[in-house]
Amino acid sequence: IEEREPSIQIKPHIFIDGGIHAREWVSPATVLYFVDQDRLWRKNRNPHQRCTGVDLNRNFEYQWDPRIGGSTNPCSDVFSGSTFLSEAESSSLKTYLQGFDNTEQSSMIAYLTIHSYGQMWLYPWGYTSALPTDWPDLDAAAKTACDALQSVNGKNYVIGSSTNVLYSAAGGSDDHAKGIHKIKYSYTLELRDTGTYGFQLPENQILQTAEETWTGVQAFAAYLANNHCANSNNECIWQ
Ligand code: 0X9
Ligand code: ZN
Repeated sequence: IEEREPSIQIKPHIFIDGGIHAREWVSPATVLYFVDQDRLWRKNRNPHQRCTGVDLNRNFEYQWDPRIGGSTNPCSDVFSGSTFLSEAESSSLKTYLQGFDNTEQSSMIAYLTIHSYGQMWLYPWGYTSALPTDWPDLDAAAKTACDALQSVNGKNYVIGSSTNVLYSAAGGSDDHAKGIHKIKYSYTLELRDTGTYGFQLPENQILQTAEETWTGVQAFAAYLANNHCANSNNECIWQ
């Protein structure tokens, strides 16, 4: 008689995606409604031992270290993963960014990862309090962006390195974009608010947040175009 694994161990899963077609906006909205059923979840949904989810913003390769603002405990909200890029989401983002890799500097000039909350425009590093050598360039670009953002609804944003303004946390996508792929202008945006509602920002603030951030991002792009991409032949000079 053959011993068999109990079939109870095979757990069936359902995969749902939304937004494969960009103009079908009711699709991502509906999937977001599904996500709302577990409103304050942070991580992805990948099972690890007895718990669910890896904090994707602790799972990137550059200077990955669960001891710095992360965790080796799969039940923690900041579980860094079993190793860097253990997750499909982080590893495919790395593969995508790799396509822009070049000697010295990526042909991708900027990387913005949008989070909330805190009203901050943060640049690397998140794994150390030391600053990248070109931090004045990143600081100046962020200043232009935040001035434009503030002109829309008066919201003030704090600019600085993520370790110095917020806390240290290794394995973030911003550090990865700059450290591994040499994307010069890499930022984490922490949108509204400053803590009154936190993650549960009222719906009536969402549109204003998007509008002011869009204005900030446009000013940021224009700044880069003027300061880092123009020579007499209208070609980019990478600095
Ligand atoms: O902790 C995070 O991942 C980010 N804050 S949040 O409240 N949205 O979770 C900040 C990440 C800043 N960047 C790095 N630490 N690399
Ligand atoms: Zn976040």
